[in-house]
Amino acid sequence: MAAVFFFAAYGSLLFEGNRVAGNSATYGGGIYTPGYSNARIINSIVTDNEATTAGGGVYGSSYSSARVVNSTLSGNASPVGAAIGVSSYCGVVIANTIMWGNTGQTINRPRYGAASVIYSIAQNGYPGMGNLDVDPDFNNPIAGNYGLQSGSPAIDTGVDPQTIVAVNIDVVDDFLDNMRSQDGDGLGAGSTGDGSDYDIGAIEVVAN
Ligand SMILES: [Ca+2]
Ligand SMILES: [Ca+2]
Repeated sequence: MAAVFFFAAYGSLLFEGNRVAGNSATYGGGIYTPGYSNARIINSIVTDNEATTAGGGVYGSSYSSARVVNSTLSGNASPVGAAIGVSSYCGVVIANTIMWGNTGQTINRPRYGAASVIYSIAQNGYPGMGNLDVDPDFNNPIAGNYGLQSGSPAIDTGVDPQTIVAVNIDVVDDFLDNMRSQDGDGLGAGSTGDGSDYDIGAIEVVAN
């Protein structure tokens, strides 16, 4: 059984500012979204979960929709979708999210339906505006610290999620309740990402 499993088909889940770690299941080691449900996963850290069939961190069932925004998925494992497993006819929109250091294909590509990924770090790459395939330079993931080192490529390279129609979520703070966005690279807004100074991942680097 996944750590977070809400039974209600046609139900709605808001999972915000939480950590889910070290769980296992057949589908959705960390979070499982059932059919016809609507999930929002925001400012959350999903690590070290395992799914034996699909969706190591998160699994989206057929006819469910999920938005994963400003979250960090690392250390998860599954043969299909190590970070995020997508069933056919599932709609997943991923923005400002780090998917790094998972074991297996980062996101699977189902025959029908697909994930839409923007302004995210996806290991081994994923098509979409603003996506990167670079080490996010976590502070100390072994100790569970998924903050970003100075100079991390995730700093100020995200998007203001409220400006994306398919996301439409106003993210005003981070996993640690620090304000978003902040000028973490000290270069002002506008030069990277969509110019909004939003970081990618669950933890925003605080401006000096
Ligand atoms: Ca920033
Ligand atoms: Ca900046």
